[in-house]
Amino acid sequence: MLPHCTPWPADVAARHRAAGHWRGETFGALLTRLAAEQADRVAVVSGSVRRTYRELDERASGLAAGLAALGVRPRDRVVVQLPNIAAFLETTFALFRLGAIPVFTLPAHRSSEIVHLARHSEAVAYVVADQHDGFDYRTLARQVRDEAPSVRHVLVAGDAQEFTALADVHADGADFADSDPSDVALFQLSGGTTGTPKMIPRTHDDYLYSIRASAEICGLTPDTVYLAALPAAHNFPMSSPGVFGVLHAGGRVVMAPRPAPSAAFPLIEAEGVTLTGLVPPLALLWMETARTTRHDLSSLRVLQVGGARFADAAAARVRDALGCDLQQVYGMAEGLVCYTRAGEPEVFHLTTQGRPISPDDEIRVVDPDGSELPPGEPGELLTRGPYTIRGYYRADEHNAVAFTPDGFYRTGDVVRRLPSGHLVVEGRVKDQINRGGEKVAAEEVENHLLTHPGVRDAAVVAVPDRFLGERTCAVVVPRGDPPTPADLRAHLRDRGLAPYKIPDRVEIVDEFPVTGVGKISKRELRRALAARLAPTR
Ligand code: OOB
Repeated sequence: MLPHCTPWPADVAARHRAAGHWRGETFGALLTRLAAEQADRVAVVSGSVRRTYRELDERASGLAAGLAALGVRPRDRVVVQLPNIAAFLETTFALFRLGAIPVFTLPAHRSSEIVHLARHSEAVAYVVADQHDGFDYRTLARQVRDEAPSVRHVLVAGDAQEFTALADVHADGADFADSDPSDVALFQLSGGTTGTPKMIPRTHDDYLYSIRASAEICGLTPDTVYLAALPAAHNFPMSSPGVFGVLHAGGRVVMAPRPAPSAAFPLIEAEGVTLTGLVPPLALLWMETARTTRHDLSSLRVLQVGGARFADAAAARVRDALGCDLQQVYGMAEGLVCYTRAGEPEVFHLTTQGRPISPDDEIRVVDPDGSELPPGEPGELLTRGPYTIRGYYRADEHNAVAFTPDGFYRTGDVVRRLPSGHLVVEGRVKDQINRGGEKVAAEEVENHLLTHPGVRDAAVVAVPDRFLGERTCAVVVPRGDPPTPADLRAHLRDRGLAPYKIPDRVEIVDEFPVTGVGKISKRELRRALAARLAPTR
């Protein structure tokens, strides 16, 4: 396995192989197989671009050869920051074919995240689109090139300006050795609880298992038409079952440039989309907009909702509003994914977040001391299994707290387990804000706030929000004249923090409530704020 990653113990790995979970297939080989089996079927649609499986395979090979000619080698890391366009899949599969390792970042990330990830992974290349959603990624690329010296190539989908156009990176027929299926295929990003985003190494074996099993649980076939509405780089639309699951089943991926109904609804009608996945606030928006839309959404069979808790009351309205079934998905980029399943009594779909993919997913629900709780009692979820990582990349210190000595991942989620095995997510013990599915690590934002000269101390907490579920509130103890919220926001933007991490509210206080041992009591802070702030909408 790539250095600085934590492999599964050999006996455990042998068990996952013997059980048939890990099949020794790689992503590169998968595309070769699909191109043979499904050659002329359309794999991906993006705007006016339509590519068959054969075309996707050919373009990935050509690009892989071009990348090799630029000096990109197997196991090199490549930061990929692409919106939902065909080039996302072409680049990803080119890297797989070459054996280079994509580090998937979200279109919303900015220099703070990208420079850190490029440095931390010692990435040799950075792949972006020229522009997306009003943002020019070439500007960001200049900063990344200057601040992350390992990055030798910036590749741009579209107008490359001084960089290299992705379209020019093709070369003819190199033959690539297949990667080791037990090695790292890609990096996902952790929602995080720490000062810097953590990198999640996923192997071909483990990720393909989760994808194959997800495709099966979700009943995907070559007739499945999946709308990638959320950014495809995120673990949910990528693999649960997401774009990879749909390709695995020989279906069709339709790339939506944005998840808003104005972009998504016309695509559902035009392409006959059968399945898509959304975070709760978008599901609410779609349900609202569907009431008056002139678009025909009747092809949609299943709406998956995940990434944050979907309120039971909203879940109950999905069928009427959108004319399709609801499937709840509770997962994490670190591994474990749970689904409600077709054929289960409706109450599970409406009130639970599903049950794990694998019979070999181990679940423990524990109290703050780590002792297992009686069935049905809420506690922190710990998990271990055939597609849950054993450690973050180059993060020994954090790994020592994020995993138990016997390899369980501490999810930081508070869940209740029903006798049926379904989990109900009840809350969280981790220091993170779940802003409608977008995860904000409090410590990361606090560290940035503390660099402002007018900030003596800062705490970032969630405040309830009717639409997003939670919004971020930065509570600041000033040094001298209190900075204005606008000052602080501008400061965080200047430091290159992703827009979704910029606090929605700023509150100035004289001091923080403290716990018995003198630490900031975030629980007390949240309570005081909730009492003080009326819901924002
Ligand atoms: C997904 O992945 P991440 O890595 O962005 O975030 C994971 C965290 C979970 O630990 C939990 O706190 C929260 O997001 N979460 C949910 C949830 N789904 C995720 N909380 C309540 N209800 C749900 N349904 O968000 C993700 C990855 C794969 C599939 C689906 C979601």
